[in-house]
Amino acid sequence: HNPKTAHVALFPNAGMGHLVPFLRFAALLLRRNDCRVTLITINPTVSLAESRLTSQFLSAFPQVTHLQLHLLPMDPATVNSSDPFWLRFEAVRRSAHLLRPLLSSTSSPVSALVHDVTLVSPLIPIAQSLSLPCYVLFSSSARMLSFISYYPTLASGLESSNSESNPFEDGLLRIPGISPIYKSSIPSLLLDTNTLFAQILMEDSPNLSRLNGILVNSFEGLEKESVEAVNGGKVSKALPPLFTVGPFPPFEFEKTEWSTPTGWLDQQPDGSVVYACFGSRTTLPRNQMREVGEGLVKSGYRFIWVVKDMIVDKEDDNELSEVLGLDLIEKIKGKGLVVKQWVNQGEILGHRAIGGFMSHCGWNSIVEAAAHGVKILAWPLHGDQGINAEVVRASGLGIWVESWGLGCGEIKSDEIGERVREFMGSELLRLRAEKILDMASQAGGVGGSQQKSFDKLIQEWHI
Ligand code: BUP
Repeated sequence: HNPKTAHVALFPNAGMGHLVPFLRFAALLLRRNDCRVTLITINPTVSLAESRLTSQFLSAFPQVTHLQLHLLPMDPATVNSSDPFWLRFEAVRRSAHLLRPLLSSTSSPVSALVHDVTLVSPLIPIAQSLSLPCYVLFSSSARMLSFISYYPTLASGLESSNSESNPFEDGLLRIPGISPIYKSSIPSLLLDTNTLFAQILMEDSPNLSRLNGILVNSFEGLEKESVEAVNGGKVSKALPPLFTVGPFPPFEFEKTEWSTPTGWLDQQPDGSVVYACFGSRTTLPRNQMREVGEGLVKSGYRFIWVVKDMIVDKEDDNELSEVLGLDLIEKIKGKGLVVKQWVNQGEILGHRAIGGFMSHCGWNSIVEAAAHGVKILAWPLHGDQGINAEVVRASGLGIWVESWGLGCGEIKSDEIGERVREFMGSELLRLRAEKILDMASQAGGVGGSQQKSFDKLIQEWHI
């Protein structure tokens, strides 16, 4: 094989929000003729969606080398979390040393390792021991990256009993180089430094400086401020270069595999339908879910609503009638479609009938909306979603109703209906979303920032 070929090992962690960007990134690398890809996965996956997507990917790209890391058993009682995805993150961290023999076993040598952000401290020494350059493909926004790199400073402020060291000023966190982050956007798991999420960040943030680079599925048109601040050394002088590799296009093979109500969408006028989805690992409390349903009905707009009742899809086997109640299902008839199975979100967002997206603000969802010019009504719930919602608001791609906050709260259907109506009717937002679509197309097009980043990376990775 071409001696100048790069050979990248990709190591995602659990959850569709982490797996999807890795596989989309891999698909872009595989379009080139100067890069080989090895994919490292862990079995069994937490969700069915992950195992399905991985096998579809591997059959679409038989040239990819697939390695499996076998996890060591872990007693969940030793972990300060009950979330199945966080338990998995911790289990992978504790088994990370097994990656060394795996990476040394490939028939042609690997020239770079690109891994998930949840594995920074355990994997850097392994990459170093193999003399491999080591990169993170970050699964969230550049704004969230700025926050993460600043987290140890915030944490020491939170831990200090001295009230003068209160890290918030008027409810705002001031990180050099970027507009202030609202305290209310920060997930509660990070305001308590004893949680697993906080512990991982405190250990990993200082080690970000030891990476050769950080790749983010973003582009300047969406996140100019944070991209410039990170790369200009304003957020922290220690951060490695940030490569904007977004927006990732959706998979081509996905189309045939997953159900998408395109027949119904085809019958709807342009821009007339709301798409509502709260992500793959989030569930709303049932009472809140029912208010969402009632609210969508009251908005007067047609809608597609993806309903999740359990965090892990394997356990999500309750009938819709049980989750939503027969009354609501009756009211929805003729107005909207409710789906409980996995849909092809990329395809839905790309359909001409979709006019707006009520979204939990998972980062992949935001970039998908941006790349299709679909405006967002932000409804962040936890994790990075509040900070991502700030990006949605600041970029003009969408709105975030201040009073909803990080809302697992009790938002009533009248309010939801009214806000959806206002949002869907906003011509200003539609135009702004169209502009962002243009910038996304430029970034992802020939000679755009995505191609430039890939060219630079492949140069660094050449054997
Ligand atoms: Br649900 C769902 N179909 O039915 P995010 C999600 N997706 O294609 P995350 C579907 O999964 P957190 C469905 O397009 C996106 O690429 C969606 O990633 C796709 O949020 C991905 O948006 C979901 O980053 O939550 O992972 O659900 O923010 O907690 O990571």
